[in-house]
Amino acid sequence: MKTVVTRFKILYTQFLMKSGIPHKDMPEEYVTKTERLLCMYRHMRMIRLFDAKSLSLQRQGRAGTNASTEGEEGYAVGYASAMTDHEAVIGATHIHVPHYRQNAAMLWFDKDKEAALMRILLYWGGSELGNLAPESHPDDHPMSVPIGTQVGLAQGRAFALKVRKERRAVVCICGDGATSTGDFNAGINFAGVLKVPLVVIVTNNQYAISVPRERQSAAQTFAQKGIAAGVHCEQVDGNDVLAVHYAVYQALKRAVDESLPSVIEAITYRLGAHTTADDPTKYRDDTEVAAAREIDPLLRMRRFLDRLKIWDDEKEAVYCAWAEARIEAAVKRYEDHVLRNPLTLAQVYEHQVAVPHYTLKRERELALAYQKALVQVETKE
Ligand SMILES: Cc1ncc(C[n+]2csc(CCOP(=O)(O)OP(=O)(O)O)c2C)c(N)n1
Ligand SMILES: [Mg+2]
Repeated sequence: MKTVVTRFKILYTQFLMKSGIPHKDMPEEYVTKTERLLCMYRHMRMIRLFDAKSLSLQRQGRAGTNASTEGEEGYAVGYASAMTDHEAVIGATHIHVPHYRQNAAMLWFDKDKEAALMRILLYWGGSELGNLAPESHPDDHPMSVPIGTQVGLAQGRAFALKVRKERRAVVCICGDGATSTGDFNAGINFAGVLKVPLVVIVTNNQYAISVPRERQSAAQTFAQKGIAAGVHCEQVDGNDVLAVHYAVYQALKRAVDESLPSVIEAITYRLGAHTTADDPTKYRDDTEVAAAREIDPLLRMRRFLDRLKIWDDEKEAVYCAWAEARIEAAVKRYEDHVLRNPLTLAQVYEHQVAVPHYTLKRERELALAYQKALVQVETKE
């Protein structure tokens, strides 16, 4: 005898078509709350400008690595804005536990936009100060480069919130690649068993560095990995900032009101390189990237705002000039900091484990040479 024990389905949400035309079932608030729409668009625009700037700084040798965010601004602004909207309702801040590609969300959370951008540059420049949380979102975690590890940490923090009866949630972000790690699966498994207020957003940007989506998993969706853990899971168009806002807001309500975890797969595309150490032309076709440019989240939102007649080229030019000035100021603050604190690099080597690694001596020499070069630059100026 065989019977069907259970059936599952994965729902997918999209509100804005790529033309910027909304589907009929889009909630009214996504048309009427125009200031929020504009704010979302401005943040997406600013981080796109910052991405280009930090790539250029890295190429000039003035900044460290850049993990590109081009094409991924939609989901990041979508979930960050859902978090702050929900925070206004509950009167407490949620906890953001990102991986390393959430510049747009970090920009959103910080009231001081220059400081947010400066910290991103400091982080990739190797300064511990880049790990600090913004004053306006004080419990956030720093970026996590070790893939998937933040999911377990986020689960633990969410469990702590539950034990302490704090009415707020943890929002953890990881990539598609991270869903293949043990940490991801252990994290969501515990989240399901312990019923913690956790929202895990899987940003499916189609690649884990050079490994394409279909080489990572035979599962039809990444969202359904949540089924195995017994947690609510769904897919959302990650290039549709409004759909992401909606899905994450609902997940936050479930987390806070019912202490139920969620896994949300946000489907998007990484238009840029994985990081500045990567050359994507080695593993993907230009035609694929050109097709992805058609579904660019920034473009889609711009088309929507144009339809509502609340934005135009003139406003865009004024805003971009303002944003570029903020970015330049952030770069100056970052460079001033690095030049004024030449010990930052050398200090790294004062905190080694008991048995020094065999490359330590060479690395320290290189750090000191770099430090000396920086001092010379400063003296010349
Ligand atoms: C534990 C661990 N293993 C390997 C790496 C090397 N690594 C850096 S990024 C990356 C791919 C991650 O892809 P994904 O999770 O899809 O995130 P994305 O970079 O696409 O946002 C890997 C394997 C790492 N940082 N940490
Ligand atoms: Mg990925």
